[in-house]
Amino acid sequence: MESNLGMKRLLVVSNRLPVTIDKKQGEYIFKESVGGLVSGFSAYFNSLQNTAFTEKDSVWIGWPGLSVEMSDQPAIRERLSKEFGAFPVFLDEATMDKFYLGFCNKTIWPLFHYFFSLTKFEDDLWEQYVAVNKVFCDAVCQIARPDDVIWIHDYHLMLLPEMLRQRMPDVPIGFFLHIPFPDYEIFRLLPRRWGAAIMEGLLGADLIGFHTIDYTQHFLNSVARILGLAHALGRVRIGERTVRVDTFPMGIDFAKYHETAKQPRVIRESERLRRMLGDRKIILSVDRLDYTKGIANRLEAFALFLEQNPHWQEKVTLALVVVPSRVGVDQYQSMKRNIDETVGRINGRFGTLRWVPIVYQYRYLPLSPLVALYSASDVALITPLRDGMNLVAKEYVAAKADNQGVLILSEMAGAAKELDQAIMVNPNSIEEIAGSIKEALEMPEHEQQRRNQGMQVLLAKYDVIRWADLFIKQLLGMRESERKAAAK
Ligand code: GDG
Repeated sequence: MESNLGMKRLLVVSNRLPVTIDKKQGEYIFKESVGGLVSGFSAYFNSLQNTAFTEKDSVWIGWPGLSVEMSDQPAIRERLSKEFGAFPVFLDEATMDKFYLGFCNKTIWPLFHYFFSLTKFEDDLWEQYVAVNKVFCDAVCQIARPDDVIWIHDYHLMLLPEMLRQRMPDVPIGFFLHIPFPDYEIFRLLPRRWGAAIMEGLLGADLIGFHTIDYTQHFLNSVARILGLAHALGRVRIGERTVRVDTFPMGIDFAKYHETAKQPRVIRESERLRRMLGDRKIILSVDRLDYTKGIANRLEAFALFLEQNPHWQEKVTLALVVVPSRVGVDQYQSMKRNIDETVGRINGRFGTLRWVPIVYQYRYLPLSPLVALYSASDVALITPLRDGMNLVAKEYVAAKADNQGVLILSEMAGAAKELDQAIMVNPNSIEEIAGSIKEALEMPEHEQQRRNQGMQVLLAKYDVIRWADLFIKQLLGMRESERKAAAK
């Protein structure tokens, strides 16, 4: 198989590598990283490793998750390169804490998800953001060659495209943002010099991609308002260069979820789960622990549903999976306590000797149990307050091998633009979510099948490989038309 890269090598750059290193009793342990970028993009990256072309030498560059002592670095570097096609950016944990738990997750993450009251505006966090982007720039330059293609991912590295452009003017550089790009009225809450630096940083790329048309428009609008640069048909002229800005809704590894759901051991696990939960209807909720995911409203809505529909009591269980995330940020710790208390309160209020209304797990599940849970669940309740895309919604639909099951989806998730057969809800309205739970549980089977079939066709066609191929094709196409225009 050959991808759109032709004979070129792809350098993927993201804050975290797809593999995280941990140290236990003096031994380094390698495990899969958590999160949408890694779980989605790994399928594409791994497909490159299986080609017969230069692209199989593609490299993923990022932080491996902990400080590695100087003396251990060569061995770790070699193992990451050989086993994972990865190149580590070594940074100590104190620096990463200020960067990742600082500007990334106390400034950009809340602001870009419209939580401006949680946003910190502190100069030293900004300076650390600039400094770490420079470290990434040095790391990329250590291994980049002039004929490589560079694809940078996400909000941690928005200054990197321009930094690399200065050092490698002719290398094709793409950037993709996995979270929403907010409206100009929100973006301009950042001090102007930070906002302008972020815009200029991103415009160092040849192609900038977003999940939805709205995010693309918001970005172009901010470029015009903050930098005074005009745009036409998604093209921005900056100096001698043209930058293309476009929409690429990210897909999932459809075959992985669809086929895993059909494996006999996953079917057995799914049947076991149903029996364990007393053959009741199962509503599923899976997210990283994050205030953007709307977990608190979802729990209140489930309680309201039980109160309004007493005949459903003892007949339905909410399977709540919360995956630990950003453990060092204060809001995340208080949110965890809040969820623990709310689950206890609802179980105490409605539970009986025979029935626990909410079965709660605070942990990361391996793939098979996760797919078994997708497959066993009658309803997926996915109600983020804001979400760039939301891959869990897509994975749930993909795992429905028999096409049974109902997706309830927040209209604030990027995925709502594509999964239009879901029951759409406003995640701020507890009444609306409660009503949607009733509608989902009572939806006739043929209606469930009709809706899932439609969505599965779309998910199978626009999977993550297609998504990445379209992005790379456009990135290389941009460079080609620029080259031709310059030659005229
Ligand atoms: C960001 C954006 C955007 C979760 N728990 C387990 C587990 N996961 C996997 C899911 C899914 C991924 O993590 C989560 O992806 P999401 O898209 O839902 O959310 P974020 O992590 O916030 O991702 C988001 C995404 O980037 C991609 O652009 O969609 O909007 O915020 O793949 O399956 N996987 C396993 N066990 C778990 O317990 N195995």
